[in-house]
Amino acid sequence: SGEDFGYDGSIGPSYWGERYRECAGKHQSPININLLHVKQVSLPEITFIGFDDSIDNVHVTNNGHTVLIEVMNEPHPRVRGGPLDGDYVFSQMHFHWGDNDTFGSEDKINHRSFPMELHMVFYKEAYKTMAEAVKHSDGLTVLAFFYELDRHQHPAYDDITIALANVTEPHTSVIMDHPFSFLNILPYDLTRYFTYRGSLTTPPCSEVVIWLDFEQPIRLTHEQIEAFRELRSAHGKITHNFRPIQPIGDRVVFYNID
Ligand code: SG7
Ligand code: ZN
Repeated sequence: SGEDFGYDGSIGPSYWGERYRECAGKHQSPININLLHVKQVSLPEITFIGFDDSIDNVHVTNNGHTVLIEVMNEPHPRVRGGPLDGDYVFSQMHFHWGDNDTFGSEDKINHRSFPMELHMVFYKEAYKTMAEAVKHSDGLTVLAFFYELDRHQHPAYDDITIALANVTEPHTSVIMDHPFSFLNILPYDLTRYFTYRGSLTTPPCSEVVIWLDFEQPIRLTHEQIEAFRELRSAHGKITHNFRPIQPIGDRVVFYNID
């Protein structure tokens, strides 16, 4: 079908540029972050608004490429500060993973892959809507978090695991049966991160994203990550849904530490 893309064969990442011109651009994501080349900075503090709220009516959707977590009630959580100019409003979060625990993240650090990556997508409030924001080079910010393996279960992910089991079929959706808090699923240290200008990692690959990759990973068990690999697309199980790294070109990655 005309709008389709995937991660393998003739609809895989190396073909995206043929149908979606921006996917062949010069400021694409993901990238490898080379720690020898990052520029150390001390940016203003990031303010996370509504991240510790207990949120009801959270929807979990299998969109055929990943699982999306969306907030239906207003006001949505938001972020400001760091490299950002103005407020950015939460749109949705989703995950990228691999066939096994040795890879699956999109960005890499010193060519190290992580088994999974969380993307929290926000649009710039000044642009009012997601549709308008994706037309501007500073339209979106994505807060990215890496996962690593732990022998102990992360209890805040139990509700996500339950929801996953109920959206294994593509284009299905459930409402979480317990309130959800952003802070509970994130790592402890939100002060150390990498930031660079890049793109959406799926078609149309728009170069509109201010990426913030937090240094401290979130720790889950193998079984907790395995639950994501049970999701299905129109073509079978979503065993992997990460785009390969793209050339960094003339870009600089900033490393924020206090
Ligand atoms: C996933 O990644 C979805 C997309 C998302 C895309 O396929 O989460 O979002 C929806 C609503 O389906 O696209 C515009 C957008 O957020 C790319 O997002 S990403 O660059 O953060 N990976
Ligand atoms: Zn993503």
